[in-house]
Amino acid sequence: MKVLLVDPKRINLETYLIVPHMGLGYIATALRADGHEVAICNAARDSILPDEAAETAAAGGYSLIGISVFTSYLSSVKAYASAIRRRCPNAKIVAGGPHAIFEPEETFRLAPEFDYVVYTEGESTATQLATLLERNPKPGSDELRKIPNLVFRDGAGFTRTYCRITEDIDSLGSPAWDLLRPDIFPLYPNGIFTLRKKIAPIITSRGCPYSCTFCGAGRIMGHKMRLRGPVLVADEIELLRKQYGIREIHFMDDNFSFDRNHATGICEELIRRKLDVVWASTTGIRLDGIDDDLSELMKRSGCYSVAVGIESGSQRVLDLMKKHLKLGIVTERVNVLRRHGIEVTGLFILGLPGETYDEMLSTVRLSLSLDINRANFFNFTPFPGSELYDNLKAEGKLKKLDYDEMYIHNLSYVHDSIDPKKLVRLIRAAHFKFYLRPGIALNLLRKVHSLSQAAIILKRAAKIVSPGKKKLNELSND
Ligand code: B12
Ligand code: SF4
Repeated sequence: MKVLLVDPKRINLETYLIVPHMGLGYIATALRADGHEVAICNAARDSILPDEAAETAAAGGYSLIGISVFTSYLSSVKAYASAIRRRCPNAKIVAGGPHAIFEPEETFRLAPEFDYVVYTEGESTATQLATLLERNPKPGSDELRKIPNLVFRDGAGFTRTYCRITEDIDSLGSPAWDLLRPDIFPLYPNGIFTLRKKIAPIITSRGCPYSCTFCGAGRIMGHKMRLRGPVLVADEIELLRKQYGIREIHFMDDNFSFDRNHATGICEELIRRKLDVVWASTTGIRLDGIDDDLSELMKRSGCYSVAVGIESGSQRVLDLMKKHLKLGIVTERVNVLRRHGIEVTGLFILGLPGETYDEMLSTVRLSLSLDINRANFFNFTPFPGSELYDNLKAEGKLKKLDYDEMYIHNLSYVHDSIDPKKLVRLIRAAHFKFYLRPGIALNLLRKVHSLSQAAIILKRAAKIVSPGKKKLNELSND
């Protein structure tokens, strides 16, 4: 069967976060292994709008079209699904990715063009679905129920099939890099300060055992850690280096340092191979997994930068968000990383439900006291998939939530105990106070390589200090 996988462009909001979609890459690998013909429409990267994507689908005669759905892309996704439905009335359209996983029925409701939704990882589901659809099964066929991880319309309701995830993730291979082509992605994808040109993301594990209340990661890939072997990870990096000229790798695991043997195994394999590749961990690692030996090994294997989830300067708030992190270790662990010459970006959240203004101030004070190179102060955003989203929704507090506005530097939600204007002023002041210190500012200026990079930095900074299109007085979420 001919399958087209679409990584949609976010058409409602300008975004700089354009990274090869590894999830679609993995699905492509699985489909090909089963003999299907696959193409990826990198619409986010190539600015391909819905009508053009639909034209590609029709001209190529694709019978199964998969679209990835992030919450904040939902209205864009709908535009792609509608355009494809119009041009390819007989094709089947399947949704996957975070929002489809967290809210499958809502995905059908908001985008009725979808025939199927995949509610967790998608490799085996996509292959079994493509194979079954080749045989033109009758609607509601029993065979559909035998496919794992699937939701489909069934009479007046929906059927959700059984869940099955792949235990041995090495068996999934690598994303189909020849279809993603990481070498032609924007130069400053995830984070604007990078060390080298040509960057690719990589995933070395799936799952996260924690359940922080603001995060939905564990509901996508499960709470059990599944690990890739260091040799296969290094093979993938070597392929990226040799075939696509990639010289910087971004590890995007949920919890890269959780299993010490895993992290050290990968570092040792990279050191042994001398690949001339540097790496950063951009999605946030936990400080409790960091010590001298691991930091030394990380540095020797090419690590130059890590983002660490510190979240709050108040132990009460850390406990409230179920972070399972002791504030007492933060300074010491940051210093360990810095002693080994690794740059640190602190990730902080302001405005968590139940957090007081004084506790937010403690977070800003903590950030200023730490030897970190960069700090991101995100206003709390209740993304579907998180415990806090479920709680706030059940309390009827998300009636005004607009998915299109959901972006961590946007103000899409403010808890009713916080004055939105005060929160905006605090986020602005935190960034100014942090970045306008001479040591920090000069260090960052030294990292600007080009005018285009400077332009991106200025645009992003402007967005951070004046977040949100919405008028602030619209933002009381009572
Ligand atoms: C890497 C990453 C990114 C990358 C790349 C995203 C991408 N295009 O893939 C970048 C940095 C760009 C990114 C950005 C954002 N991200 Co992000 N990101 C992640 C992270 C850490 C890993 C994703 C990943 O690559 N996993 C590995 C691959 C193999 O898995 P996968 O992509 O999920 O794909 C599998 C399944 O989902 C499914 N699948 C996925 N798509 C499809 C499509 C079809 C057709 C099918 C059948 C199956 C399918 O099958 C795949 C293979 O098994 C996740 C956390 C997580 N654990 O998921 C957060 C996560 C997905 N991100 C999240 C968020 C909030 C964001 C941002 C909105 C943050 C922001 N800045 O405001 C932005 C949105 C993007 C934007 N441009 O505005 C949330 C999603 C919440 C939500 N409800 O949408 C997550 C879950 C993190 C969290 N803490 O809650 N992100
Ligand atoms: S914030 Fe990090 S540690 Fe917490 S659940 Fe999400 S991925 Fe896991």
